[in-house]
Amino acid sequence: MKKIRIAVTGAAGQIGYSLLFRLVSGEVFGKKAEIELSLIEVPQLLGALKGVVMELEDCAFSCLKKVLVTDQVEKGFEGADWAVLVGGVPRKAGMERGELLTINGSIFLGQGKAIDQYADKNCRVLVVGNPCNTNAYIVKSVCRRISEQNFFALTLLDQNRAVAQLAMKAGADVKSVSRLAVWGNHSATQYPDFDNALIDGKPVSEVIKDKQWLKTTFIETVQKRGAAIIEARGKSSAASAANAIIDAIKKVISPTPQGEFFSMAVASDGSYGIDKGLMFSFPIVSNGESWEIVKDIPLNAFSKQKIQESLEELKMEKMEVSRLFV
Ligand code: NAX
Repeated sequence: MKKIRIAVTGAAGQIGYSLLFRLVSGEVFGKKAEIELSLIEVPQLLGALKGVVMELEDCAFSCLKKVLVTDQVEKGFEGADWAVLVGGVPRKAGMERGELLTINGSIFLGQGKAIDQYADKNCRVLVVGNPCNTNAYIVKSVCRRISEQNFFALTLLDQNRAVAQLAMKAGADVKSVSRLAVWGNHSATQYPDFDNALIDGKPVSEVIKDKQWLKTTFIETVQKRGAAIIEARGKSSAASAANAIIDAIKKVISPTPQGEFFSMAVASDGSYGIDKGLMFSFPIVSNGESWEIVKDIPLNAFSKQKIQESLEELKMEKMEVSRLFV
């Protein structure tokens, strides 16, 4: 069996601690998989990361064959089949969004160049570190050797959040909620599309009669969930983010069940009027090898307007990072 080499940046961070153990447990790639982990961190945290490695050893996971710890991207991404880019600088008090974009943008630019040069040519890249859509756009733009199909930014956490909110409101099981797509940017402009979602096979608006709640409270709760968690917990979401990463990888490598789809920011092919190449969250389906955007989702005027707002934000972010490429 071919070894799977997974590189994870920001591995000593909060998400890393919830993610690494599940990545190598057999849950994602199967119990027979042979996994080599490559953990990339800033030099100051390599010591702490060694502690995480000791814990990984103490789990005696049969799938885990090797762990490399490094602060060198060249070594870290060498031969990677998956690059999960979690690391980045968090937004600090008083920091403008543009400043955050530039600081993290240059980190992702460097990582993208290293992935292009050292990773396997079929490497799949999942960007989690924020602003994840634009960071993924940067990485994709500098990776000339790797197909555009192989780049993703995580919006499945947003989908999971939206599904849970609808289920709670309807008093239904989360399993009964289907076809919930999150469109756009992983930010407060994202649009969780309740209009095309189903609860027990029925349109959401037939089950949840409170249209005003759907159009306002529901959307805002999903859009601002990250901030609400920071306020309550004093730290940003980590376990739920790691869970969504696990879900996302599984969904990419498995055929999507008939009639279902999932949300992921991928390179737009121009569908729904979204600028080609922009990393935009769409409903997608996978056949286990490649994916495509679901093309026939009817969008009403309300949905179109919400999607447009998120598109405008992403275009602005793209413009702000364009100076990194010169
Ligand atoms: P932490 O601050 O706990 O961890 C980030 C880690 O990245 C730190 O250990 C830091 O040393 C490391 N790092 C910084 N620069 C690096 C570099 N150049 N190379 C390698 N490692 C580097 O943050 P955590 O809570 O783990 O969140 C990580 C990122 O995920 C943040 O950008 C956060 O905003 C983003 N999120 C994205 C989500 C999504 O759905 N897309 C949801 C959760 C989360 O907010």
